[in-house]
Amino acid sequence: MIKKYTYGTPFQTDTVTTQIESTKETFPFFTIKKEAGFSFTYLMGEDDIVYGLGENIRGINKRGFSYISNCSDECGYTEDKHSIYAAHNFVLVDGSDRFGLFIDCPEKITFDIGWSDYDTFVITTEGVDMDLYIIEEPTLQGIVKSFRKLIGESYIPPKWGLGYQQSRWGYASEEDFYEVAKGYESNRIPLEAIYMDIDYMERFKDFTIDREKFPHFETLVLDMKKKGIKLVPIIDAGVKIEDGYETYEEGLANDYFCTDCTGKPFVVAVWPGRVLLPDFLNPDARDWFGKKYQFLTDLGIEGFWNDMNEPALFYSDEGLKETFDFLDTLKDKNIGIYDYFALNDSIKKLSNNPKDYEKFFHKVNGEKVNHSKIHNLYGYNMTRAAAKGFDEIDKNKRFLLFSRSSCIGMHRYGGIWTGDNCSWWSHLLLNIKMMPSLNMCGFLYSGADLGGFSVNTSYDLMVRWLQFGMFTPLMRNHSALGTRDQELYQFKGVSYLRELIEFRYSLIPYLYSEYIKASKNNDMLFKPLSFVYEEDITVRTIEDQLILGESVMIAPIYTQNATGRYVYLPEDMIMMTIGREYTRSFTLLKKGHQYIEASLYEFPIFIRPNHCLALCRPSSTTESLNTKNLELLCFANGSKEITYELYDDDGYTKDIDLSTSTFITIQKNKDSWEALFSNKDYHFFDIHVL
Ligand code: MIG
Repeated sequence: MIKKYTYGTPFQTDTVTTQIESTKETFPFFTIKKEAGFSFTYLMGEDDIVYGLGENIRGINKRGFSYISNCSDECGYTEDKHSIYAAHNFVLVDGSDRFGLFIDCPEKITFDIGWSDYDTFVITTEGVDMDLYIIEEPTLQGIVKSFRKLIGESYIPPKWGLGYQQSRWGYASEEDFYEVAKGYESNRIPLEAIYMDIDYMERFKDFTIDREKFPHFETLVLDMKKKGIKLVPIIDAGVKIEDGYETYEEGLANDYFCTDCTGKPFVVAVWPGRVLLPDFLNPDARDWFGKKYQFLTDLGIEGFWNDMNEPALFYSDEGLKETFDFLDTLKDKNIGIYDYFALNDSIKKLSNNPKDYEKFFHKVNGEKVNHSKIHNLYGYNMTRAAAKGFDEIDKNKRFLLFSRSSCIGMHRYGGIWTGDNCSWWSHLLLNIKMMPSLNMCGFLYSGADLGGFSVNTSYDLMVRWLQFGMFTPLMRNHSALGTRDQELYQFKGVSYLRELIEFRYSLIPYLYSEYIKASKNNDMLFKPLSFVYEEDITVRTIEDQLILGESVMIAPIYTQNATGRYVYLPEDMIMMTIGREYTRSFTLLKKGHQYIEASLYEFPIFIRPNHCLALCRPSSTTESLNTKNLELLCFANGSKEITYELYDDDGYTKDIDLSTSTFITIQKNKDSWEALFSNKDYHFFDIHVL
């Protein structure tokens, strides 16, 4: 049951797709105070858990900290940060009360979940115009499903988006791309895509190609395609100010850029130096920007990543002037402690300065709207613009698309990567914890920069991260300029890394099937154990094990030099330990706490009772995978029949219909097991039932 409570005149965010009438009833659970904005206060019981908030730092249970929805470029985010790239205003309270709350409001909102006072959950809004939705269902999963139904189906990538992808900030010439492709090819590591970071552009201008470094761009795209590799270019939010540059001139001529208070285009700086910000809140500007992607799709590009769309700002002209003026005052001074701090700060606060976000305006339905009123919708609408552009290029084709900044609603148009993490073990754990929270908010196509973006990675971190990353829909190795080489073939222990990638490809039938089902059924791909085993109080505090799809539990190893870990089994399961050279051992593990061994070259997958995990043979690309010939791994647990719904298709077109799923029935016939497929095109090459 969903109820909507409206305050003031909410901004049309287009986040919710199912319109419902607002109720006049008093807002439940919270006491409300109105000051400059609202504050909503809820008293939490000692054991109450608060889930949600999507892309964020800290745990699955968000209690004990304060989170601010205010999309922020936060490179190398640490656990003291209150905001990172996204604003996902959905929480789920589980205690003596059980409800979901979604706040549809693009302004800054603070969720103080027991930070100021451990027992109190206080939500403070800056604005007074918003829709709040309270969702009540008997189960946690039920709440998420109702919420997801409200906000519409999640984006579905082309199947190749589930392949392994390589990225790095610093690939700057055609040779670089050939070299990466060769590195993978000669080491026989499957590779689906190579990412083009900002260096492919001419002077960091969107929808241009640096023809000096990429004179044969078209040939490069084709050559890569022949190898089964797609190139995925980055698009940045800011448009360079440069006479003669088409995107700039068109945008200017049509008033498609954000303006200052006098109505002149508002100038900020990012990569190319001074830029203008497309007004993604203006539908005409959106249409225009979306069509621009065609410049690259015409050259054979089928996927993009949208970056810097919080929007990230290096500086504004005003801010820069203030800084220089301030520096002048220090010039001939004997700089002591406080001046020194002020000097340092004056540079630091140049970028992403809150004051700058208040200085520009959007045009919405002919009216001027201050950016701070809609800040959290910016990245969402950039990605929506791209998705709409793709629709016009080919209505029935799935393009790969994901964004750095996001807000709920954007989940219908693209995925997200979790921004600039670091090559830290703590960020591997954070990646594990973030996935279910993202899924609650509708973001299914997501993943972290595997191996870590900032700072130098290590071989063992890469190994452990891939052992988890092989389960995330977006499986992309990405790293920052100047960091240690991180392509898998750069490591001495490359042969084991190849095995991990190959295993990922074996998992694709299952991952793809579970992904599509999750999207179509408004379900989560990654669930906390507490969403599946609600009766079991032990699982309420477990945050480093997840249920992935319907059949398996995962318990990644995320500490350096660990050779095993403790795992809690909420029911009996079969543990499959995958070792070097694809050795596999199967162990029946009983419900309860267990210690499991897992050397660096081993990782476990747990199969749930009465469930089936379908694998295929690996291949060098998703396209060459034979997903019709499967190995079936099942845990029968005494029963004589197990069924699995397998969804599969060509992976490119948008007409996805779950009624075309293949049902696999695994049956015991005397002493042997056999499998029946509802679709004759599918069969098995091996079957293991325990
Ligand atoms: O702040 O384009 O998150 O993935 O490599 C740096 C360069 C700008 C930030 C993205 C990162 C990308 C980088 N960009």
